[in-house]
Amino acid sequence: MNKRLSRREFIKGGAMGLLGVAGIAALGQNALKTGVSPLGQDNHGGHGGHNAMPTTVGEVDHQRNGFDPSELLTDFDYGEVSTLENGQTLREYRITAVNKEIEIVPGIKYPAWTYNGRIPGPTIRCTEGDRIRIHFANGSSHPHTMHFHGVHPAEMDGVPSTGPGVIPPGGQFTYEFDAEPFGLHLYHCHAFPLARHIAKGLYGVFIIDPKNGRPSVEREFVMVMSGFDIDFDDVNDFYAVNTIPFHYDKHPIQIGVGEKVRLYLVNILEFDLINSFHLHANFFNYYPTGTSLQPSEFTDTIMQTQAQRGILEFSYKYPGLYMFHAHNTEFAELGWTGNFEVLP
Ligand SMILES: [Cu+2]
Repeated sequence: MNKRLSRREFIKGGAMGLLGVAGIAALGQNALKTGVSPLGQDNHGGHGGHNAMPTTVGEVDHQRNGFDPSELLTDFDYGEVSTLENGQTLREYRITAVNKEIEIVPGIKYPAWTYNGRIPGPTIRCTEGDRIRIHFANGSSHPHTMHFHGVHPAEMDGVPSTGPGVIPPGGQFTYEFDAEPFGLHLYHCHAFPLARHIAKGLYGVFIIDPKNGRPSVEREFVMVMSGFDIDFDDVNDFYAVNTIPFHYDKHPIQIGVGEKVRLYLVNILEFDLINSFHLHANFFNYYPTGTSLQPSEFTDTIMQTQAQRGILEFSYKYPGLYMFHAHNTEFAELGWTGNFEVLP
């Protein structure tokens, strides 16, 4: 494999040879290419001309993947709920690490490591002060852990050096702690080499709602920004929110004019230092880490390094189709782009 081939050259023409080496399914006719607007409208300056937006042709098999990014947006997992003797709410989750082949773009399958067979893993949602009990099983062929961001005892930190350490294949462990502080957090595997364990897909969102909740909104969405290094040269070849490049470009997220939207945005991108989010024709209130009820900024673009996250709140004044994407434009052209379709 020619390690010096840049990812741009890879995308342009070198893909077939590299994919063979990487043991990934053949591209067929579905290579990344510049083509007709996925929306079937002539709104991007023509059909297939030099003004057309980059996209992929065709659709990944969401059913076989076991998740659909359109559904991931609102898939909040509140766990199995009961009450402890002291009156505290207990939320129990069962999470298994499994190896799984995920079709990232049409025709390209990636040998991922997943929590519960999906990327990102379940969006764990609870309220400040709840007791969280995670029954973790490792059904994968490599040792893994679950490392949660938040406040908890050392033995529940899910790192190799404390508590149970890494959980071997076939092993299990129950992580248990009180949910604090309220905010938008995440979890991920903390086995080494860390970059590989994260990049392979072992991450998910962890939302702790404030005791009295947040002001009510019409719509709440979760977006996880990540990338995929499909030829294992520690350089990302594709970027996306919620795993599948260009998904929300092809399947715009529908909202209504004036509807209040709350977006939980997490960056877990490996191999690149900075990721970003830009909303078109609008501004949003930004709550870094979601740990305050007061926004820190009113803007249209924010950036996040790995594990940074924040809550965005906005509504659209006019109907129409509006892009959102990484303002690292290279990431946008390699998949991290989408649309809100604002209905009258
Ligand atoms: Cu791992």
